[in-house]
Amino acid sequence: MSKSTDRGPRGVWPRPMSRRHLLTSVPALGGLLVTGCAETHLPPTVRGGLVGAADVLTMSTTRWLMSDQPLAREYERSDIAPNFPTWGQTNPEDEDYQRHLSEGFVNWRLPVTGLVGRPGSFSLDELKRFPSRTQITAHVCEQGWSAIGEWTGVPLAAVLETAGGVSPEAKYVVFNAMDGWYESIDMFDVVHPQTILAYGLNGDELPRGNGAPLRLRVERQCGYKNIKFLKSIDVVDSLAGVGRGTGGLSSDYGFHWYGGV
Ligand SMILES: Nc1nc2c(c(=O)[nH]1)N[C@H]1C(S)=C(S)[C@@H](COP(=O)(O)O)O[C@H]1N2
Ligand SMILES: [Mo]
Repeated sequence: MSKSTDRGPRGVWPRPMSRRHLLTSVPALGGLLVTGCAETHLPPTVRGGLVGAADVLTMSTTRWLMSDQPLAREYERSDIAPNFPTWGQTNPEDEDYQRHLSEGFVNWRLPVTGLVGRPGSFSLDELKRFPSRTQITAHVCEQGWSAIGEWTGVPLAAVLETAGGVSPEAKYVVFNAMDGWYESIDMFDVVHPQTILAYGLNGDELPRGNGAPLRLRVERQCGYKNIKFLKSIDVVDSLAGVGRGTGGLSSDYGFHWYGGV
């Protein structure tokens, strides 16, 4: 991703810089990392060594680059990949999942718990009755492939709003999947207009292999954060109690918690 020059980004970047400029802006960038970004633009756990430094740099730089470019790129219908791949889990063995699948998900519900005004749950039909958002975006898998697809779903922010809104101390939303996977995102991504709970792909129902009945689309992050087969969502102020404590299955196994693309 690069910042477009013609839109006149704030600050100096990416206008051609003299060496002097570069030298004077390095402390400024440092300041941005430790001050401006400290609250929302740092991963919840900062690991040691180079990996930790990379975590911090990726997240704070992507967020900073996004500051005048709020939406991930959206494509044309003609760009859509004819066969969107299925990857990772494509058919959870979980008994509940198999039952819901055979019933066409009519009895499936999404619990919304934790730091919300009115914890409760939503059926698939209820979620489909919200104003929807459709977006044609590039999915980028960390394992070396990408594909463009058209996703339709309900903005996560609208669901949380209907659940009574989030408490002031809320910091993350944790997603649990029916195959045991879990991931979390912070409020910056939670309220992002392209963060949707998707039930449609390329104008059809979301296929099983792509995460039926409902999956997360968080367009600024890699494939693995786009968790499929949603089971529940939980609003929390800390990730300490989630899995091994880093806030996601992927980060518990050493991937970046913030999987920026
Ligand atoms: N629950 C769950 N979510 C998941 C996965 C998974 O195995 N289980 N795989 C992840 C990875 S690595 C990628 S690239 C995408 C793949 O989405 P797709 O099957 O629609 O292509 O889903 C992500 N979400
Ligand atoms: Mo992936």
